[in-house]
Amino acid sequence: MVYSIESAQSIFSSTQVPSPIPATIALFEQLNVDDKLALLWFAYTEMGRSITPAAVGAARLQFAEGLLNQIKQMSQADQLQVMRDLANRADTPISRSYANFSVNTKLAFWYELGEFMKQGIVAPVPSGYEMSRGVQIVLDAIKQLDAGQQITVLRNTVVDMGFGDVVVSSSPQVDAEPLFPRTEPAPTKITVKGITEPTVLSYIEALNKDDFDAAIALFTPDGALQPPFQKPIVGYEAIKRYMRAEAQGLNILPQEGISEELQNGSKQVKVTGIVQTPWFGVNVGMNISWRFLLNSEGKIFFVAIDMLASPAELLNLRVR
Ligand code: 45D
Repeated sequence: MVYSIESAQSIFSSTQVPSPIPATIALFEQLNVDDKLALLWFAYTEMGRSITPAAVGAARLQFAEGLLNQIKQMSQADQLQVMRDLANRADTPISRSYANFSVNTKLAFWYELGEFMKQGIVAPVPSGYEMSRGVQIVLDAIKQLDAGQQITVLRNTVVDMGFGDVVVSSSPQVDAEPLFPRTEPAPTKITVKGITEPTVLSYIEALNKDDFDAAIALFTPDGALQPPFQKPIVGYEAIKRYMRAEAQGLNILPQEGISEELQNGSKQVKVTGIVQTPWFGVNVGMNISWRFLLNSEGKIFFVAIDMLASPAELLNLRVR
């Protein structure tokens, strides 16, 4: 194949509009640690209401339980220190264990801490806490985002906490984790306006069934998947592990697409649509695009998944 992953990254490059998500995260990163924790708490008390309880099934916590029990026994001052250490990415045993959790275990761990804070078992944000100017600015920036972008910001901050340069999707825990419950039965037949490529339709059907073997079979052996705000993940094993860790239970509702024949028999295909995560189910939809580069045999050499900057981008299918 004449394409490189690097050249594939720039197909449909008009999708790469500046996203408010990294901009908001950059603002957040400038806060001091207590302001970070307070901001996240305020943001979470709003967004957390939409979390579906089924997603936090007890089984998810099997790897976090030890840490949570340890934290429960601590004094409030020590509990606060643990949270500061996590947010500061300090080198402590707890921060190291946390970094090894899968994404979903990290989210479930904080969900549980949040419940403990509500129950008074873990130190809450001090009642006299006065929001600093910086916290107010970041909170205002978050309010400008749509719900799908807000939960993405929250998730990124949770993923980035802890100490260690761990590639979470290769966490050994991922294989041992129970499957994520689906909030909706997977749609049975996928149709996408403007798209007839069986590979693309099969990709979406496979993900909607959590059938990751079927999904990776659609790629070339050197094929790559580039998740939002991440580098490409290359090869069957790596893509499958990643999907097992992060694509379980997704509801993918594609809307429309465009397909362009390229000179050597390959094709570039762009699809836009909505993705729901099992954490929020139908309560929150994320506006997404997929940019596929298919080889002449219709195999996926590259697919990039992007969070759209605005719902208007759902209709922005022109090739530039
Ligand atoms: O006290 O085609 C804080 C791929 C601190 C695969 C907290 C995909 C303070 C291929 C942390 C705030 C996966 C790439 C407490 C498609 C504090 C593919 C608690 C896309 C208590 C389509 C915070 C998938 C908590 C996508 C509990 C785009 C926060 C998936 C919880 C996106 C936050 C999924 C949660 C997203 C956020 C899920 C549960 C954005 C979940 C977000």
